[in-house]
Amino acid sequence: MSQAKPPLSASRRLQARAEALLPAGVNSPVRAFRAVQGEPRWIARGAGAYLYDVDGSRYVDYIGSWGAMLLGHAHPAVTAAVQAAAAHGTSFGLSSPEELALAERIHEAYPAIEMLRFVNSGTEAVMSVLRLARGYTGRDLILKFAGGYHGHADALLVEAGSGLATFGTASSAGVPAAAVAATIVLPYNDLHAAQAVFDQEGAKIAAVIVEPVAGNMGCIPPVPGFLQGLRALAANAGALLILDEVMTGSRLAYGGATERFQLEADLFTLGKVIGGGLPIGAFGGRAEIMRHISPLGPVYQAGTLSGNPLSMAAGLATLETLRADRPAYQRLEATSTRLAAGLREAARSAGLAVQVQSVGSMFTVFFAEEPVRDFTCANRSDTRAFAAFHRAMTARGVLLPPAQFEAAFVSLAHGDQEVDLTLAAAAEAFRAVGSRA
Ligand code: KE4
Repeated sequence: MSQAKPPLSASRRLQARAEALLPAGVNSPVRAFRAVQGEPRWIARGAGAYLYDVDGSRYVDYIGSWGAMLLGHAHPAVTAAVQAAAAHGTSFGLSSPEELALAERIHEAYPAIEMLRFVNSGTEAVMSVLRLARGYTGRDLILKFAGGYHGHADALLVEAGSGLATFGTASSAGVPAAAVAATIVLPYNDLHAAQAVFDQEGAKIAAVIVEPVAGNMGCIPPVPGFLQGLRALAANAGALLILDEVMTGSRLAYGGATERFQLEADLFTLGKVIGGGLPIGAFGGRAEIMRHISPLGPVYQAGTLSGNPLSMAAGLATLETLRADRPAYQRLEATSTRLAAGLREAARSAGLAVQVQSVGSMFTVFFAEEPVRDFTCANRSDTRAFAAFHRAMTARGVLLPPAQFEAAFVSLAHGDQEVDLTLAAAAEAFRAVGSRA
């Protein structure tokens, strides 16, 4: 008598059906768990620091909707705000007071953002800000950094990090050569390389766009002076510095990396946290530049659901909660520091060469002998070991982002219990990785 096969899990059944209708069964590539050769989990609900999959399994969640869920899942203030807003209608197509209220909160958190516009994703924010930079300067060249991911606008799908890097694809199919001909890609943390390009091409450079802390090749901090050096190079050349704070904004501090590192820049992009988990993006900066945006100026930009009432309500509830509880960032820092230190100790005890790289509540586990300082180093890390570690952690109820070239995120809902659960799982998972054939 053959052994009865165990019933397919609900996740696996949903995944199988979805693959007939959605590419790889997902609406964003990384969710397919292919980079870690894992089983995609389908989620029924989130609560605080936890996700619950459709089979009822609970996970300590470090994906956090890719950084958006700084308060944790289903925060009461956010849920109530969205429910109340929805009862008044979901979209008007004309301006509503909450758009102004959220814009005022963002200006207060980022004084250098003198004027801004809301959009519906980080990609849209970056696409719009690059068009603005080119329209304002009358120049074409854009500088980005290898492993930096700024969404999937054509001009930036060149050695992008995040999904593309995970799939080992230097640039996407379907992107015409002309679309990337004006995009220069440099090594992150390499100010000399940036200097050389500015020396040669400075007069043609519209802008340099950078993640102030790289999160899309794994978490890679800027080396001291790197960001300040870019600021000086851009200013000297009459180019614009764009800080892409879609991931770091209001996470690394209430005013993002800009506040944490006391940075100056001409333009900024935001997303994720400022929308509390609803679709959002924003771009903004010096008013003199922003006044070039339609209908004031010649740079066209538009969006049906930009500033929609539900995203505004979720974003406002999130920022108001953070604004009223500034010590929350100290708590977040303490939790994240304890977690990173515990992971380092667990890896050391298992005899593994691991770099746990963290800035504030963003972190990444790299299986590497040396610190990872750019995309080349990240690619040299042992991604197969990371995949094994990811699978072992998932099996023990801890969900890390299902790809090496991603950052993991601690939320304000993570506390001692969640850190203890995570470190206990990591001790076993590192041992399992270490004992692989
Ligand atoms: P979205 O278009 O995905 O909302 O934002 C694009 C974007 C722009 N800039 C930065 C710094 C970003 O990190 C992102 C998006 N982050 C990824 C996480 N690595 C989104 C996750 C996904 O693609 O599914």
